[in-house]
Amino acid sequence: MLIKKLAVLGVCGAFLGTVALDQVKYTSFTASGQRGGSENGDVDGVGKLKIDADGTLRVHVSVSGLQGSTTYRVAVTGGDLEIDFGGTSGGITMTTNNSGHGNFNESLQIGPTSLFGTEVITLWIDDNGDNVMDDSEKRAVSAR
Ligand SMILES: [Ca+2]
Repeated sequence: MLIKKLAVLGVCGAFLGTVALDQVKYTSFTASGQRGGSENGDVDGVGKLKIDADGTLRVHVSVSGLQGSTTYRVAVTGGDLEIDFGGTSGGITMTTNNSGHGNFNESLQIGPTSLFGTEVITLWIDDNGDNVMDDSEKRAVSAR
């Protein structure tokens, strides 16, 4: 009987691991990358990802403790997503104010997809200009 219960729990656990979410909230941001610690070691903020029924991804970020008057690219990766808003049409980016606070509110039609809670929002700067986000170019990443 015990084995049977464990088997049932295992199935439930596997199912929960793949449940699609309609939104994911982030309660903090932490410094990341080669320069994140020295440039914005006290970074913090909140974020939210939301997927609408029509396949529109909505991204909200409010972060402080970044470099002032600096333009960051916003990437959402993990789960089924691999999106860099700075690399999309029009190059959508986030520029901080003089105090190092930045807000990012954008939506992107990406078609049917799901959120799983494993997605990460990354703020980065394309230091070498190759349009590719290297780990060293990250400045801050979201945490739940
Ligand atoms: Ca690069």
